[in-house]
Amino acid sequence: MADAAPAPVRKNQLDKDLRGWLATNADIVTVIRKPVGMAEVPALIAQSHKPILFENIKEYPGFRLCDMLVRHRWSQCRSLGVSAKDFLPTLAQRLRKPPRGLVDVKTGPVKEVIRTGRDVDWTRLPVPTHTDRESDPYITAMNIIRDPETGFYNSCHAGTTPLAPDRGLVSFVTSHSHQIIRKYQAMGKKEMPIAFVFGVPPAYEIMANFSGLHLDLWGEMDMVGTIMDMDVEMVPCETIDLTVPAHAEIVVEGVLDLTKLHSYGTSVAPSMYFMPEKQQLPEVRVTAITMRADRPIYRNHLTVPDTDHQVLPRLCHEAVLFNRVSEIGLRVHDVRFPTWGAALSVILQVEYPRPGMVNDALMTCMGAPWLNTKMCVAVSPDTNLDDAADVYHAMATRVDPARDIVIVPATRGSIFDPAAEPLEGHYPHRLVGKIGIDATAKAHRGGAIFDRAWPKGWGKVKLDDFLD
Ligand SMILES: [Mn+2]
Repeated sequence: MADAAPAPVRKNQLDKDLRGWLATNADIVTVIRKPVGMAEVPALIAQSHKPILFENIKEYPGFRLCDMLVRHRWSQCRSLGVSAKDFLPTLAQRLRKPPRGLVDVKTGPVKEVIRTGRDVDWTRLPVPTHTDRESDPYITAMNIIRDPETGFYNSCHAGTTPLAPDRGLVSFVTSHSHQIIRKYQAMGKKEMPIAFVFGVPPAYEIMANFSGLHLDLWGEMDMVGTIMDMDVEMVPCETIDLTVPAHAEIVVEGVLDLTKLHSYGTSVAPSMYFMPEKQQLPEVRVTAITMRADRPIYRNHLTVPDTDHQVLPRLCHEAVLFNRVSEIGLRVHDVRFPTWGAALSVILQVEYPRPGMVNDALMTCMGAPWLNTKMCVAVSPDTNLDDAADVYHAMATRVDPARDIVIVPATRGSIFDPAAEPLEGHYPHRLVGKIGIDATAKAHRGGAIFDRAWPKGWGKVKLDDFLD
């Protein structure tokens, strides 16, 4: 299904901005120079396995647009400058390091253009409408908010709908955003400063999507430099009391109205359905837009079908599970929330030392804090995680259903899982079971009998070499 994996670029020093990252990784970036209409952008992005950069969007001549920076391991690994094989162990280890913090600087490239007051109009940014069923454009950028008690910067990607030049609705789905909003409200504040950050190196966004116990010790932004092994420079905003990445492409500053919520319809869930069906959202008032002078790059995250929208929030989950399952004493080769698993399924690639350990590993994944591990599948190192058919073959041939499947009823369901039962009085929460499937090759049940059969010369003799 994926393009052939290109050889990794190895660099000690990562690029500090997105345009540098795109240049360094030009060998895996598809650049579209032909004129493209905004209505054509979503379907074009969705067909790309590689990072894709649009140079010529008809309606927005001053901007570029990019997407699909982290769809596959072979592109994800470029965010840390390591090989595909080293990506997850590297991220997992760096997440166990102390936060590096941020470096404050006076100014940076994101300040080359500053628009405030009547010049503010975020409807002039190249924001796509993602699906046929949605009537509004949808912003997917990373945002920064500050915990008013600790001062730590929490980050996530709250889907945001621009409804007017200086207004829009923000859909916060992460619990930390809600906790921080409640802190502002408890302090009697009517507004909360928020900054939307477009176009940063992909490691920023990987870290921004971290989910775990951290809010009392550090914010996601403090760890960006930790996972990139370099300093991260921040500049002060023009109109709000926040700092933002100095080397971003575009920053939108605003204040969130904490006094009321507005009814809004649905948008696209990572499960690739329109869920939840209805939303009550707070309004943001845009106070400034700052950006690069030379064709700033708008970062989009197309919501469907299998895109960065499914991958990005799961990469730190994979690293955390890598650490937790390693703690059991299992040799972990990889952990993957495959895009085709709709953010509800995880595959664990482990060695099989003895009976008992894989079930503990499956239970560790099933009991993860997040609601993305409804179906957990353990496979052996010879199963290709990039190939759904290979995983399916392992499930069909290496599983005795009576012995190798664990089912737990009535656990926390994802609000994005249509198979989960809505919990009366707790909208949008849902209840659902979990399943763990041990599809590893089990040495004690036959050893070499699990060795796959392949044609003579397989992997060495290539059809391409014999075509005219
Ligand atoms: Mn957080």
